[in-house]
Amino acid sequence: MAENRIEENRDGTIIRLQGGFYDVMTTQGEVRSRARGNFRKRGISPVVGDEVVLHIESETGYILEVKERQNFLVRPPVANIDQALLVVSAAEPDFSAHLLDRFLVLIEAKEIQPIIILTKMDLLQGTAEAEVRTAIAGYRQIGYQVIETSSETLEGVEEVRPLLREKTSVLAGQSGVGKSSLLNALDPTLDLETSHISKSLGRGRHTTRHVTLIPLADGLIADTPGFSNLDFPHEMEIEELRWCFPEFVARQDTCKYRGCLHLNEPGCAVKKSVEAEEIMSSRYTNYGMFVEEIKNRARRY
Ligand SMILES: Nc1nc2c(ncn2[C@@H]2O[C@H](COP(=O)(O)OP(=O)(O)OP(=O)(O)O)[C@@H](O)[C@H]2O)c(=O)[nH]1
Ligand SMILES: [Mg+2]
Ligand SMILES: [Zn+2]
Repeated sequence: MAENRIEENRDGTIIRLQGGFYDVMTTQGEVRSRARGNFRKRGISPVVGDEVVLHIESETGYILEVKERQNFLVRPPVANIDQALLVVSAAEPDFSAHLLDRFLVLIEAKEIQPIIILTKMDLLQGTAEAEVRTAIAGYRQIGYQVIETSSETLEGVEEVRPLLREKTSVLAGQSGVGKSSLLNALDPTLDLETSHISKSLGRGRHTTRHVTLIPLADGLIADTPGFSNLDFPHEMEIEELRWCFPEFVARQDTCKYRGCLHLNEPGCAVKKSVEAEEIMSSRYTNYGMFVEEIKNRARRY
């Protein structure tokens, strides 16, 4: 009887979006699916990581329902994430504390656990080396986990593996920093496409084109296309920003004013800590720049 059954409903997880199809992983394998019903009209657009209910009819799936999301990121578009691996390269492209802080804010705002992955440690040399090493120590001091890796020498790669166990992770980072290379280093059979960066531009070429959820090290990890810039979402308010800097949060109770934005208020404990070099000055500078950016954006709308 079971042999003849061609229609059934099954739960699954969207692992890929491609050419108008959703590839859904179920306990009985992958099913190429379409969205059924009026998802668009209802303002639902399924993304990778979504838990869905499929109706399966002769090997084609139809997504009947998208289950409620635990969380989701707009960029990269992934739902139900336990942690974000923020990938920044030590070189090629140059290490950017500004980009890393931008990233951290976006992830902190969603209350998703960030882990910082430094890639291309084998390329670190010259004057950049001291700067990057100081930054790494600084982020660790804040309490962030920072893993130093190289897909070339395989340094640190094995430290990533245990973090993936039983979690859904997302890799996020600029194009060309080595996200796909890191996954290949963890599992060469993945054979993900990677590219050569253009040295003159220091930019990658967006080799990974689609978000894909990949089973790896007893977990799921989303490889994503890199981005070239990252804007703050419209709903982000200035007041929210200071909550996205854990080392500011740790000190804000000693600011003279409640609700201190740590800008020009007198008796600001955060500013004092920056002066005492207990808070990285780059973090404080970036915070100020983000505040300005959101202010200016607010003026435009
Ligand atoms: N020397 C060195 N090169 C690396 C390392 N990791 C990656 N690369 C090189 O950097 C280039 C870009 O790597 P990718 O893995 O394609 O980067 P990506 O982050 O996946 O880029 P997108 O898919 O465009 O977002 C490739 O030429 C890699 O060989 C590393 O640890 N050391
Ligand atoms: Mg890639
Ligand atoms: Zn303050």
